[in-house]
Amino acid sequence: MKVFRAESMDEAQLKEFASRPRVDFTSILGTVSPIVDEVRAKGDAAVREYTAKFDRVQLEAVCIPIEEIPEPALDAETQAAFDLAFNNIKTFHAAQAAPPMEVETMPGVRCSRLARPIEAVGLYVPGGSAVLPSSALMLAVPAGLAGCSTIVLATPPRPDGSITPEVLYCAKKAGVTHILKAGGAQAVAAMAWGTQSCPKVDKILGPGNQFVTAAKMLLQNSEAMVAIDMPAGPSEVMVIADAGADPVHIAIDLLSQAEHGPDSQAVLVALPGVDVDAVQREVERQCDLLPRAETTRRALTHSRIACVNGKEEAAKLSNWYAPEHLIINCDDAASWLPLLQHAGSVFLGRYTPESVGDYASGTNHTLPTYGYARMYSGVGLDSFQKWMTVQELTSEGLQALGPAVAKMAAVEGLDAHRRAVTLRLGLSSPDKFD
Ligand code: HSO
Ligand code: ZN
Repeated sequence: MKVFRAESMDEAQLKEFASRPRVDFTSILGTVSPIVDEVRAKGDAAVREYTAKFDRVQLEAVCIPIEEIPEPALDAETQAAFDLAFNNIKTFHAAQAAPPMEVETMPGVRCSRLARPIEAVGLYVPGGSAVLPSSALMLAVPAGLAGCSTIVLATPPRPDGSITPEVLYCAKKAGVTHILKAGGAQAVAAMAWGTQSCPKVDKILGPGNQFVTAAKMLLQNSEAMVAIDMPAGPSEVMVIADAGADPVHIAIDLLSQAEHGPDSQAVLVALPGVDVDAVQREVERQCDLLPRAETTRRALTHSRIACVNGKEEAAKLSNWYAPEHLIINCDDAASWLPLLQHAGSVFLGRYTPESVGDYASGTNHTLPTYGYARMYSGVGLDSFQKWMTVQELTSEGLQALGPAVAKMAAVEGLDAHRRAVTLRLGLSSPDKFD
């Protein structure tokens, strides 16, 4: 891991420090675009073709109503773990429901805002190098709570054409309505356009590889009329550690990010007193113990360490980098919060590894990466809703507000707007333009 010293970092080094592995979307879009077009034109037949080609699975049914798939059998311990996670995620997301809001902006003028579910949503749950049933929970639980009436969960089928039992268990428990047995760009396109068996959705959410991300980006700007959750890049963690942090723990938190994929990024910000050499040795030692050591080692090639002199310098670097996950492995960790501006999810203290948020504390693990934590939030209940505003005026309200509205309409030269007010107030004649 490359080591930077904060006090001697110039603009160029700051940029290098905060740089992410580059993703070249132009070439990926070239691959994805014909797939998206084929699925639009041929529907299920195209999804079947691509699933045979990329996943080597011959599908019969492409998208299936979930009640037609039998309940999967999980062992008791696995089921209990997923049930616990389900409950915590549900509790945290249910608490996000905003109470109805209504204000009287002036006497007789009432304005309110009502949340409404997005009717049909598509949830992408990655398969491939790691199947992530936890992502099924993170997406399906808030979708169910929000009241979305159609919830399609797309995930690549296993070699025998079946769905990973844990994914299916979470999907059923959370209220998913359809399972789309497909992955990649073809799955995203099927949900965006709709096919013979797959309902067309209004919004697509969830993490995925570069092809999935490219398809989401392409489709949100197409005639498909579909929204997406957020732009996505490789996953990342920043750990801020002080002298009291155990190098063994610092190292495994960095490694748990790095094992996600070769383009993951793990960054350590070391406060004075951290034995950086000991952390590096631990990273090496523990990496070799991991079954995914090879992937993890590749991710470590673009991971880095910054040595800083104090809290302000550390927070500045963190805000500059805007990490998806930020672990504060420090004394008095909560005292950092006022200094932190840009992070997807924050993990405070000695006992809070990223893993707890990845699975079961209750927060969502679908988070903005690649520096997008500057302007995007992670997935929450509101990702599955939109707001409808309402206003109602009494006669007195219109008398008080109307003249200002009529004046503004006159300034804009929009006389029908003006007269919609003045006719009601008896200030204009219905029979002539005045
Ligand atoms: N760290 C990933 C989520 C995940 N980790 C799923 C394990 N399973 C992105 O936030
Ligand atoms: Zn993770």
